[in-house]
Amino acid sequence: MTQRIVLIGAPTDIGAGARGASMGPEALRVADIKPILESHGLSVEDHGNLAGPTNPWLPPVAGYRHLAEVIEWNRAVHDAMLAALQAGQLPILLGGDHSLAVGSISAVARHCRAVGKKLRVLWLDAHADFNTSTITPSGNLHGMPVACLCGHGPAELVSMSDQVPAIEPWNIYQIGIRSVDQGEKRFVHEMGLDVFDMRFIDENGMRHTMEQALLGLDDNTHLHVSFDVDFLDPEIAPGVGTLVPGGPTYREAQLCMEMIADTGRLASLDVVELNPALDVRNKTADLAVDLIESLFGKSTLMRRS
Ligand code: 4U7
Ligand code: MN
Ligand code: MN
Ligand code: MN
Repeated sequence: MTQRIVLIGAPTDIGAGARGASMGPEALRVADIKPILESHGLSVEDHGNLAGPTNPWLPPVAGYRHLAEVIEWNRAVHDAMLAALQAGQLPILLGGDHSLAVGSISAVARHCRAVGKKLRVLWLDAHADFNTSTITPSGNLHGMPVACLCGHGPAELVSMSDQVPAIEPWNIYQIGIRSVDQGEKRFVHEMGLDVFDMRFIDENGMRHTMEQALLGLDDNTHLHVSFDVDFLDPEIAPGVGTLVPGGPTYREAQLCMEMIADTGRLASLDVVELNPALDVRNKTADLAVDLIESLFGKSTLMRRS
């Protein structure tokens, strides 16, 4: 069965600490995401961009910046992702900042429960995104989506799926983590999140890391990848708002994507936090598309199984 991919743009930086991720969807299109995926025999439909409130660029209120606008964008993302999943399509969310993963993964979790599938989320990121209003150093909601999905956050975001919490901590595996705030660290530990941080990857290699993260997938598992572009080392991916040194190299990132592709279970994807205003001749967008190609099965040679 050929996968029918749909591209859903969410041009906003409403949850971020820097302006510019709102241009992410267009930069990915300019990097030829659609024709490149089609060149691998995939069917790709571009559904264009969702609409939502503009960024008022105001300070946080009670620990949240732009909460009302973040909720509105996430509702739009949730509904679009759910519609695609219900139509049997494979949605790719083109962000936008990472706060949008609340809407996206709430829809994925809702769909999985409706069709009786298990859910596994791979969170590729430099950050754990597990802050709450009381521990956040910034008030930026792109630092809080995982906590919201696990039931900790503002009511409207926490209850976006059919059930609270939308996902359980054991549904999510974080990979590439290397920047976690003080209070966030304690909370990640308390909630028992599975984190393959950069130290783990250094010591065990990307191959062993991915073997662990992909362990136990079966043909009844829906695999969702939430790809924050700041997962990648800033040397190869400068076009993001929050650069953290010491991320995966080009080959480590490729291997990560290739091993996900090999499972054949990828069923939905977020590509977020790409910031064209900070990029150099669209190179981070080109790299993101190159990695997405690998995620959908491009590899150098035919593999012997
Ligand atoms: B991203 C941060 F303080 N932790 O909460 C925060 F370091 O989606 C950064 O992973 C969050 O890019 C980064 O503001 C969110 C900060
Ligand atoms: Mn993130
Ligand atoms: Mn990040
Ligand atoms: Mn970021």
